[in-house]
Amino acid sequence: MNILLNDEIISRENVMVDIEDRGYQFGDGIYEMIRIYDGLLFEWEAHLERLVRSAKELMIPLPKGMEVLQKNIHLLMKESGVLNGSVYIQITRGVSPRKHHFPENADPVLTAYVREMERPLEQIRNGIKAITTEDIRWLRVDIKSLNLLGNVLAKQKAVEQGASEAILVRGDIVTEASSSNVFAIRGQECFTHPTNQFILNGITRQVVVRLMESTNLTLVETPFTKEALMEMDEVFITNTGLEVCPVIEIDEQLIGDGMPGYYTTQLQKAFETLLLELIPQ
Ligand code: DCS
Repeated sequence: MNILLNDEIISRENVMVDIEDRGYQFGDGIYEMIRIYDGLLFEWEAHLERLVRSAKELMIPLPKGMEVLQKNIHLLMKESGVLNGSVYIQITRGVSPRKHHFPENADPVLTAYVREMERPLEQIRNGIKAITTEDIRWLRVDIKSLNLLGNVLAKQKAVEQGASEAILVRGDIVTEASSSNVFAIRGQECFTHPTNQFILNGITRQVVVRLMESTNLTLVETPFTKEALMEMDEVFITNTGLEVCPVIEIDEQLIGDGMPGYYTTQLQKAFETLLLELIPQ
């Protein structure tokens, strides 16, 4: 596998992660994961914008190679031969003797690589089971930072209980899920948590919000409770890998009739259409 290190592409064996890289010691860094469909980067500008925003919020200077990032990612994709997959991009604050405050002379370190990935069609078609669990994360999860322990512990709990996603509840409010945004439909209203410091503003969420305009659904960006969630007709999650994925069971209770719902399916079709439009036939 080849890795982009700042503005150079080198083989994985030759990349050295310094033991005092702040990403490694403090989780002091940010990342993005971008989908590749048929050799094309999906929503590149939106991901880049979010990456730059995350850097700004954490006062991480943009690294060397940032201005040629898109070009280098394309080179990386070409060399990998991957047509369908994902790109992972990470920026850390850099290397410096371990002290909590920002180092004075560290250069940020950018790494990126490409991986092959299939669309998870089984989950997309049939839906997934989720659990609910307390949202124990910090209060700036709008920043896509490397600090993911709250997410990791929640996802692990879900997997241990035979589910594939953990829906996070702060107080009694549903925020998002361990690696996805949550939408819930009742009648013709589609509820989702507003974008603030309590959720990550998902790129797939943004796409789905746009696609919703072609349905009879009304978007309601307002906090809702776990109790309300359990009474919804349909629930679905969105992220870069799962796209629009129905949630058919939460805490061992069926949502609706336990099948992917009408509006969720409509949004999935709209998403498919969007992909077909993007990919030249
Ligand atoms: N919320 C959280 C906590 C996430 O980790 C993610 C995606 C999302 C929402 C959805 O964001 P996107 O629509 O932009 O993907 N997290 C990425 C990750 O860590 N792996 O895959 C996606």
